[in-house]
This record gives sequence, C-alpha cells and structure tokens, in this order.
Amino acid sequence: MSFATTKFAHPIPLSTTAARSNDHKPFLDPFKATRFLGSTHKFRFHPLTNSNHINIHRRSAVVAVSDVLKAKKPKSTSNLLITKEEGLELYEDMVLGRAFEDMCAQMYYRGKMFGFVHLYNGQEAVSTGFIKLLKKEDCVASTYRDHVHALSKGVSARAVMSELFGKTTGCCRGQGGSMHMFSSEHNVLGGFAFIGEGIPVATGAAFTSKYRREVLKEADCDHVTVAFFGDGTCNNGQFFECLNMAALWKLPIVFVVENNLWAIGMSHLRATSDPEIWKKGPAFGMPGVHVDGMDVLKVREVAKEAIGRARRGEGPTLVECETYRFRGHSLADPDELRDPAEKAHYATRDPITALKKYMFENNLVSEPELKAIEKKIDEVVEEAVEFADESPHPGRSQLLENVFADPKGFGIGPDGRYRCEDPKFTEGTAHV
Ligand SMILES: Cc1ncc(C[n+]2csc(CCOP(=O)(O)OP(=O)(O)O)c2C)c(N)n1
Ligand SMILES: [Mg+2]
Repeated sequence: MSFATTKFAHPIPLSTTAARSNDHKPFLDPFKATRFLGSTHKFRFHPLTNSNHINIHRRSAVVAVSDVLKAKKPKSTSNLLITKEEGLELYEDMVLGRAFEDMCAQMYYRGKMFGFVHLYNGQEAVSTGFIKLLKKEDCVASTYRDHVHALSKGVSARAVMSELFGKTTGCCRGQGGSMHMFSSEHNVLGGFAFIGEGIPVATGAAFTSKYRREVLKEADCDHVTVAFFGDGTCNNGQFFECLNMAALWKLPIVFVVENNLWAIGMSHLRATSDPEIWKKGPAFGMPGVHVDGMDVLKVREVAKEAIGRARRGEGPTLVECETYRFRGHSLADPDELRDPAEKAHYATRDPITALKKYMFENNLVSEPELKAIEKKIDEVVEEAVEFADESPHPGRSQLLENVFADPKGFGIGPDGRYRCEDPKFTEGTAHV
C-alpha cells in the first residue's frame, strides 16, 4: 500500500462553516464517510489546494489516505490482511488490554489504587494496530491513558499493575502511578498527565534517532517513534509546534491522534474549528490520514505505511484514528454527559468483536483457540494483581529519588543523607 499523493487542486475552504459542510467533492473515502454522531459532519477526503493563495516555494504538501483496503478482497486467501499467527497476536494483545483495564476498575473501586485512573476500553485497536508493528528499539509516548500502550509495547502486566498499586515492583518503582508508565527497557517514554506533554518528548526521541543515523553515522539506527494523544490535545500549541519541527527535519515519527470524540465532557465538534484533524498534516507538509480506529486491521494497514515511511527516512505522518472510549473519562467520572445512543452505537463496533468476526469469516481460527487465549489472559491479569498486592511499598527514602538530576540537591542534607530520613523532616507538617 502507498498513500495516495496529490497536489492541491481546490482552495481550502476558509470559513469554518464551509469547512464543516459536506458540499465539496470527496477525494477518496476508503471507509465510507464516517459520521460523527450529534452532527451532520461527515469525514471527507478531498484534494487541498495548490492555488495562488499557497506559497509556491514550499514543498508540495500531500494528502494521503489508505486505499488498499478497498482493493483487497477479504474472502480471497491470498489477499487476507493477516496471517493466522498475526491475527492471534492482535487478538491476544487487545484482549489483554481490555481484561487489564476491567481489572483496574475493580481494583480502583476496592481502594487499591490512588489518584486518577483513565481506562482505554474501546480504543484497543489503535494501540495494538500500531505498537505490534514496532521493534523493541522503537519508542512510544503516551498520555495519561497509558496502561495499554505500555502493555502492547511489552511491559509486563505485573509491572504495570504494581505501578498502579504504588509498589516497588512497578515499572517506575511505584513512583509514577497510573498516568506515568515508563520503561527504558521497552522504550516507553512515558505517560504524561499534562495533555500534549508527550508530543515534544516523542519529537525529541525521533530527533535522536535521526541524529544518531545522520550525524553519528550509526547506519543501523532506523528507530521510529510513535506518539499517541487525544483529539482534545490537538487544540494545544505543542501539537502544532511539533508537527512543524517534525516536518521541517523529516523526523522518523508517527503522530497518532486517538479521536474518541470527547475531551472529558467537551465534544470535539464544539471545541475544534475544523474537526478533521488529519487535514493538519498536509498543512505542515506531511501526509494526513483518517482511519477507522475501531478496526484493528485498518489501523494496522495505515500504521504499516506510516511506520515504513518513518523508517525509510521519508519523514513524519499524522494519523487520525476515529475511536471511542467505552467508559467515562476517568474512573472518577460518572459519564453522564455522553448520549446513551452514541455509546450504544459505538458499543456495536467493539474492535475485539470485529477482529473475531473477521477471523471466523475467513476461517483463520476456531472458537476454542480464542477461548484458550482469553483464559490465558485472565490468568495473567489475576496473577498480576496477586503479584502487585504482595509486593512491598517503597520505603520513605525513595520519596525524593529520581526527582532531582543532582543527587546532592534539595533531597540530600549536608550530612549526605536524604532529608526525608531526618526525623525532623515532617515536623510541623501533616502526617503523610
Ligand atoms: C495542559 C493540560 N491542560 C488541561 C488538562 C486537563 N485535562 C485532562 S484530560 C483533558 C482532556 C483531553 O482530551 P483528549 O486529548 O481528547 O484525550 P482523551 O481523554 O479523550 O483520551 C484535559 C483538558 C491537562 N491534563 N493538561
Ligand atoms: Mg478525546
């Protein structure tokens, strides 16, 4: 598959009303115009402009879509989108993500976790579709909705669950918690509580790969970085700044927007002047793609191309995955704002059910094979809880570790010992 590349042919509509209307001719719509509930807006793919209004000196921007899926005939064995082994891997990863998050909800309500916990249910096709194509050396930057990205990248369920429990066996030794999954071993660059914060970190990681290859002459350094973030985050300045730098320097990065249509209780359509986020890619001179984020196979096809471009040194891609979260914003959110009809609509598009259907229809797997995976994952998740529960809490002395780069800084007293170990450390403050 290759992204269709086209020169601009029509002016970009300048008025927001025009941008939201459906009166321009579709360029290519591989997944049938996907409609946002609650609005008349449909996604449309149309050529942008190369008219006189656009600076003719800039590189020709491109708009890209995935059209391979139309061309492939799913019933024909030779044209199947996945092999049996690949299907089983994708299924296992998505089931792990779902089962893990369901368990988190249980543990949170039992008081085993603290702070905010944001679950990923419904969005699994995005994490699995991208991350299962990555190499270990490739980097992933996430958001506060980060448990499943870490799991897909290979951080063990034990290490993620222990982190959520605040235990020393967690991937950040219990110091990060739900919103800060990090693993240098797996190149998980972090969950980030501030929205948009992961995007510059990911851009920096992509810069590092390019620098190592081109300046330090490490020819085999073809590492790619994938940055995941939400629709609401795309209204944040860091997003635009990083698209600019990534395009300018042709960095090996894929920007993946998980457009679940909501930013806490704010509808994407109310908050964004032009809700078609993928179009912001071509504005910066990189391909922009819109894909059905509830279909792991479609996500994977787009991901293959975008990751491939980055690895070949052809630069960044912006991918907008239209997805949906099946739970509230966080476990503290009663989720009363979203229309029940909207939730019911997306529930029928469960990505795990969809993959199962595809595999059955194409005789790739049998029911017992999938049941065996589900059983295995249940055991993995149960065992992760037991492990986390039995693991020790960090000692008090760990409190200020990894907080300051200079170990002789604020956290260490003149006697060389941690200030927090001084019995007088908490004098006059509330007991913590
Ligand atoms: C810089 C910053 N501003 C505001 C917030 C508060 N906040 C937390 S989540 C959120 C919404 C983000 O929505 P989106 O990017 O769509 O991600 P989703 O939760 O849907 O995955 C906001 C505004 C924040 N965490 N960081
Ligand atoms: Mg969102």
